[in-house]
Amino acid sequence: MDDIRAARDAALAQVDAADSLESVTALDTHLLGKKGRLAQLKTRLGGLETVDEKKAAGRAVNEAVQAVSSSLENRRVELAEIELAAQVEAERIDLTEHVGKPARGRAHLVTQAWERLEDVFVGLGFRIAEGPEVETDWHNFEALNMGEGHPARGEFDTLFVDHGAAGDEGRAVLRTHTSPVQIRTMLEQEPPIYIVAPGRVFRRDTPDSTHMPVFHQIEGLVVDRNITMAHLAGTIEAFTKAFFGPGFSSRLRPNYFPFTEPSAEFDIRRPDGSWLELGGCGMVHPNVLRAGGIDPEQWSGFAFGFGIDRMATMRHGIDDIRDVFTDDLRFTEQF
Ligand code: FA5
Repeated sequence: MDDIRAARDAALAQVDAADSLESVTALDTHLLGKKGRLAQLKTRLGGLETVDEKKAAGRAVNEAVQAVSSSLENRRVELAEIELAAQVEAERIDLTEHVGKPARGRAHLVTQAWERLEDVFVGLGFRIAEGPEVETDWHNFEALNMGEGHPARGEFDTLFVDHGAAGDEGRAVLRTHTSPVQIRTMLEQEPPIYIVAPGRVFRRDTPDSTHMPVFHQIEGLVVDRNITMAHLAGTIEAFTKAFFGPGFSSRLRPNYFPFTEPSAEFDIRRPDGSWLELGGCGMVHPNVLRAGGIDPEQWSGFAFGFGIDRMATMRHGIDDIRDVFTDDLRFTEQF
């Protein structure tokens, strides 16, 4: 009985010490196989003297075999769990570096300016209007008091669109400014009109530090009763303070545009006293009101238009407008 107990305890100790599934399998054969100590002890049962002794010893050996067997099974389950955990850990894909601090994109400088302009003008009571980028010659020129052969047409280096239809040659253009949206709005809606129209415009300009062939403008149009130049100047001043800040102010200088009379150029005065040329404006020409289906005897209005990209470059002290469109991250990340 002592031998059986000793064999059992030794076997259980070995099972406890097993540290891999392979060693458990090896121990299984070694401890419970025919050459194992317990099997050897079984063969000695026949040498015992009494039946009771044989029975007792036989039961003890069987119990020992049972104990070792279930201990092996428990250890196998334990080790399988440990090994699985180790494998999972070893094969784990670490995603933390991807979720840690994702690089966030942001709106392009021109988009930022565009959206802020919309916010400021909506705050002043304007509505946003839109027009197509491919425009008819009539909307882009003719209705804006620039009939065929008008010398001012030469100032817009126009890109023409060929629709392929006979008689269409030169009838469609890529809009050279956002002013045709004035005409579309007047034809669509009765006065009073208070709109701004930001958008993309096109000119056959060679890119240089202040020109792009594709750029952005924002147009403003007001048509109401008894609108005067004072309303125009006041609106430009209110916009200047709201958009640039209270330290900024504005001025108008005489200029010429075929679609406004009188016409002016407007400049913004920075807090340091320097001036920034922004765009054109004036009182809507009676011919333009008529083209828009509005009676100039009843209504009057003002309009303005300026370059969004040009304004953004001047505002941020960017000395080459082409940089704005290179998509170089080192540049765009600054805004
Ligand atoms: C016009 O386009 C007029 N439609 C503006 C206007 C509207 C006047 C309503 C009166 C009433 P102009 O051609 O000057 O005007 O262009 C206006 C602004 O667009 C310029 O002051 C400048 O800021 C910008 N601009 C003109 N050409 C380019 C260009 N190639 N690249 C970038 N910005 C330009």
